[in-house]
Amino acid sequence: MKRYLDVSDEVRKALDEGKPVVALESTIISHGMPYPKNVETALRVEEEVRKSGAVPATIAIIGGRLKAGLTKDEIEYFGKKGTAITKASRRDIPALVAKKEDGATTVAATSIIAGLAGIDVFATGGIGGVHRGATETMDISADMDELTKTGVMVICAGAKAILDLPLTMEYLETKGVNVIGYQTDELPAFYTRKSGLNVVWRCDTPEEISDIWQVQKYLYPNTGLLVTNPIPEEYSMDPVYINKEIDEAIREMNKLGIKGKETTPFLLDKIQKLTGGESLESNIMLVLNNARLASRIAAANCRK
Ligand code: PSU
Ligand code: MN
Repeated sequence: MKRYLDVSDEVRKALDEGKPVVALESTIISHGMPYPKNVETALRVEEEVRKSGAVPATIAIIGGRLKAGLTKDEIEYFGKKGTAITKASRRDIPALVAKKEDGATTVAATSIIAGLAGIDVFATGGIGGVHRGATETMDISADMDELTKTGVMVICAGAKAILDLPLTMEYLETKGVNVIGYQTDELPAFYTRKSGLNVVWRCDTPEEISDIWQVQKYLYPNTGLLVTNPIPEEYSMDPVYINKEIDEAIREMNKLGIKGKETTPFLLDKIQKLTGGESLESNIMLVLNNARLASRIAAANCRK
């Protein structure tokens, strides 16, 4: 893999010594939050992983090199360039490598690179899913199918109501992907702790999640696992208010005719503006919360 992949010294050493490592994505930096909050958050999340006893490996593509573990300057570069950096999903990786370009990796692309580097725990905010209206548009995030191709577990706060959550759960069921609720029976909906939908399995400790993962890795080495971790109560938003703003953002998107890979970044930005930064604060807190849980699961994996 050396041909295309650079693993930072710190990450390499941790992996060699069997220490816990947590992968982090870069689309959330370049396309998910405004500058400079995006850089501040990315560095804070790395810090949170370290404080929780694991090594962070922020993942991106730089000048055609697949990177596991970024420097502060590289994170700053991704944050500052923002949407000028290509949003990279599975399909984009070979072209970006061949053309020696940069790419901000989505959940799908981050999982692929994490897997190549030998990292199997990945923390993010929200995952891409089945979009509302997908029965017509067929807009289903490549994040969904990646969970059937790559043996990496993704810790997220559920999915935003910009998606069709019941269809997202149906899709994952069809694809044979397990959705675990951490200390909850209900699928969390990103800004809020509840969605009205059930997760598949509930786990109350990182140890329990790690036990399932050991079996799964053995039986289905190329299948992922979705761990959903509700936003802490004190940072969760009023569901009526946030859903009203999400509906407004979707109306605006349809009016402007925004489609394809622009959809998710447009909605994230619009919602942040409509809520005057309140949703951004919640977003940051839930990512930190996921980074902590991911570190504890990675540590449990290392004990096995
Ligand atoms: N959902 C969020 N925040 C995000 C994303 C999704 O709540 O930052 C990003 C992730 O990088 C995810 C990507 O992998 O958007 C999904 O994009 P698409 O829907 O185009 O597959
Ligand atoms: Mn899409």
